[in-house]
Amino acid sequence: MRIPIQSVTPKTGHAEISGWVHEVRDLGGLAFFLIRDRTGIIQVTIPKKKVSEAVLAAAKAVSRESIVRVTGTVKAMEKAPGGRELVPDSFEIVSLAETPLPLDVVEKVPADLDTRLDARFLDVRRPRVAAVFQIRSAAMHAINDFLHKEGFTSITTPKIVAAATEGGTELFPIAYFDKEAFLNQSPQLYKQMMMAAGFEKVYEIGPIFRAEEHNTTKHLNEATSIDIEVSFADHHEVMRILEELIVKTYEYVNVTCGDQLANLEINDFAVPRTPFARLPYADAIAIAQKKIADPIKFGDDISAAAEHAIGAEMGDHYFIVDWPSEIRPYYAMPYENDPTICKAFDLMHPRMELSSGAQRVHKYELLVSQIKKKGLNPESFEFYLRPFRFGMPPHAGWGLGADRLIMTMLGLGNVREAVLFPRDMHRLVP
Ligand code: AMO
Repeated sequence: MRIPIQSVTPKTGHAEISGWVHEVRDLGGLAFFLIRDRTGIIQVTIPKKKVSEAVLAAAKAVSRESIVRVTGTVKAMEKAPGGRELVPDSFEIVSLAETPLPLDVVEKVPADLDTRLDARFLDVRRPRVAAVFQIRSAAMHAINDFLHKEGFTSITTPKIVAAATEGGTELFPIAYFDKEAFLNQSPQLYKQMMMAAGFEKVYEIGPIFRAEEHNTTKHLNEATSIDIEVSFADHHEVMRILEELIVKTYEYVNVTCGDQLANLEINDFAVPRTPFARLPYADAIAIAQKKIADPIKFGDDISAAAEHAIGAEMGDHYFIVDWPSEIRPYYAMPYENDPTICKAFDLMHPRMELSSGAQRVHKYELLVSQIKKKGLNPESFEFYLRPFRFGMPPHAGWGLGADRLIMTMLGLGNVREAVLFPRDMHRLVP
């Protein structure tokens, strides 16, 4: 029976392994194969004069990254990976890899990101790349676990929808029988409707689609969003939940992903410190005004350059709070004493925005008037507005970009590195 390579020790005796041919070295009388599975690497040593013709023929025919099944005797060998080697009595090619390989798995030949993404199945065979997705999996586990412990119910909302959520410009229209439909930009309207349904605490982890034409290192056309919505809560309460979720996720990765962090050569993994600073938008603008050449004023969106300047000053994660109502969506609750600013926030990593959220408008009349103020037609939002007429509790929530969370956590240069098969303006395949 096949045993994982990591479990093969000098004491194993006779063993069967299966895996990929990682490297081949032929020294004349001796041939060395490094065989890799997801648990590790083992050296298969072939003394050519001492093995069968069948073993020799297969060893000669096999190419790198082929799958082989090897049985043999395990011996201690100090210089080999894991301090042991396997001397085969059978060596079978299970699946032969074509040559040349589109990508060098052992990374002797560097490849650019496009080449890597074109051959993602090979790219992910590299332990350093696999580590990103193992850490992503652990992080998502920690997030699910945290939210369940906080009493949240996990929900799934439609991704084929009739209306824009975050404004109409970034919509992907789709053919839906004889109707106009779109890919969902955010579960925003649905998670809010679930507050009227009495669920009180919901979350969803799912895809969001944005037809943005930015070809940047932090924008995707299909991203994964972690969304929550909480009844009888204000913006302060959901910021607390977000802060705690970030810290718990970092802690879990720190404790459970030591090998993967080592593979990524991350030796200084730091759990963010809480509480995160709450920086009023007006103060954020003042910092940017001092530090960047481009003019920026109250009421402007925070540009990438401004984001970097403010991030450098703040040093760790921080919130930007008290945004101008004008530049936030209609569903953000304005302050009662000054409606020009609202109870919205962004969670920032020093490099970029990770999350947006707000206390929401739960009063029907105010919501309708805010929708109109944004130049939108309340009639196209009737399915969303209706629940607000039948007992809608006050509520607040946020959406956190999972891809950016992993990108910033691991210091990746491009958000595409945190996504298995990213979608951008130029990439629809694989
Ligand atoms: P927002 O549009 O700011 O807010 O999105 C929330 C978070 O999702 C991530 N994100 C993206 N990541 C990669 N590529 C993209 N194109 C992209 N677009 C968004 C970001 C961002 O901070 N409905 C609100 C949330 C709420 O108020 O609950 C919303 O969607 O990390």
